[in-house]
Amino acid sequence: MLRFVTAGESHGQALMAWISGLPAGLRVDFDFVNGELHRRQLGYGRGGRQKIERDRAEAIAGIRHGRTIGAPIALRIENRDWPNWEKALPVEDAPDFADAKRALTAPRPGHADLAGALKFNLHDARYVLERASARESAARTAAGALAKILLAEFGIRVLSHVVRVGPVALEREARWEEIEAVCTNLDSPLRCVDPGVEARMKEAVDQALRAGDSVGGIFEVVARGVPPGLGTHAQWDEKLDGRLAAALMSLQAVKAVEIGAGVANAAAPGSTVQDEIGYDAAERRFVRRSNRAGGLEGGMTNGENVVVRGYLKPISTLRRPLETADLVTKEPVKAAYERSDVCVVPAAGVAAEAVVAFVLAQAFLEKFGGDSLEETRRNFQGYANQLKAF
Ligand code: EPS
Repeated sequence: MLRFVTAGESHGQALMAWISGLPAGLRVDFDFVNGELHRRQLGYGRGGRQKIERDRAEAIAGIRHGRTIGAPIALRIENRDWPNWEKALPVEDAPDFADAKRALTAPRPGHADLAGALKFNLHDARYVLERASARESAARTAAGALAKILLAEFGIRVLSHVVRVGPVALEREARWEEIEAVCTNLDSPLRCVDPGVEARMKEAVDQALRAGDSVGGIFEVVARGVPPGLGTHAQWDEKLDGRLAAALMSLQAVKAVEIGAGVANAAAPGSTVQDEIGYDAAERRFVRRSNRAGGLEGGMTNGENVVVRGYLKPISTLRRPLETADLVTKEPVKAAYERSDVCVVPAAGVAAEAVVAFVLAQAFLEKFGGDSLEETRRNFQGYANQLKAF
């Protein structure tokens, strides 16, 4: 069973990811893993933190001589900001540390601050925000990179691009080649496939920055090469659309998830929504002329690209803060402000690629999983043969 958990606070020593259930014999390219971590750090509208961090994953367990060995994998990503926080967040308490605490008692509307303070009975939201921070998505990106490496062995790739920043939207479908190009171009400010639209997206970020505000948006994740039949219609909690939605929704600031053209489809007649079926005799596979279903029907992949979107609310830390109530005095105050990002849509898209890749890898191993890569490959090949002979 493939699974992962993460640990680590935004300004603690490090982030950690434990990944269990990958087959043995998978070659792990750390340049690729670190490239994914780097991609997540990019994007126009990021705050000062990304100038401090150079995220790199170090394997502590489960990878030997460059390959997985079937044992749990532990990855560690150092926080280079930690020396600036050692006194504020020491592991062991000491009396002289009390003054160094960077307590946060003015909870930010929209952040985890208040709900977490109440839940954990803390009159300082620091410990809550440290873990709620989107910095945690770096650990998910590292775990997802391993899932991507597994999927790539079977011709499956997962990429993303930005389709909206605030009021500015890409009003057309993007081709796979365009998404690939914009993902490769690390100088692309917002990972939008249309430079004209991207320039206007940049303006939206600038405007928010000037106003002391923040902007949200929409990213789209596309998985290509996914075979039909991952997931199942047979049981509610095994449906792949639901599992993908949960993974995306669990990302910081994501407040809505869309599969394919799900939102527009709700307003359109059925005859213009469903994707008509054809058969490609040369390829010996069923094909669609459109993909409004986003590659998922009945909770299963149907062989088309899997297309999912995440809708991000704007970051809740505002330089021009909103009203709040102090956790200690209960008096009305302005919400806390500390160094923050103004727009994180491209970064969230990279983290979303990771969680989508992980869920697809889970479903893939449920169907084809062996204890070694060779065994998994045999199982996959048997199914591929079955599909050709169908
Ligand atoms: C975040 C606040 C900022 C972001 C951070 C998420 O961190 P800091 O307070 O250190 O400036 O930069 O995101 C990351 C550090 C990251 O790597 O994505 C928050 O409060 O959620």
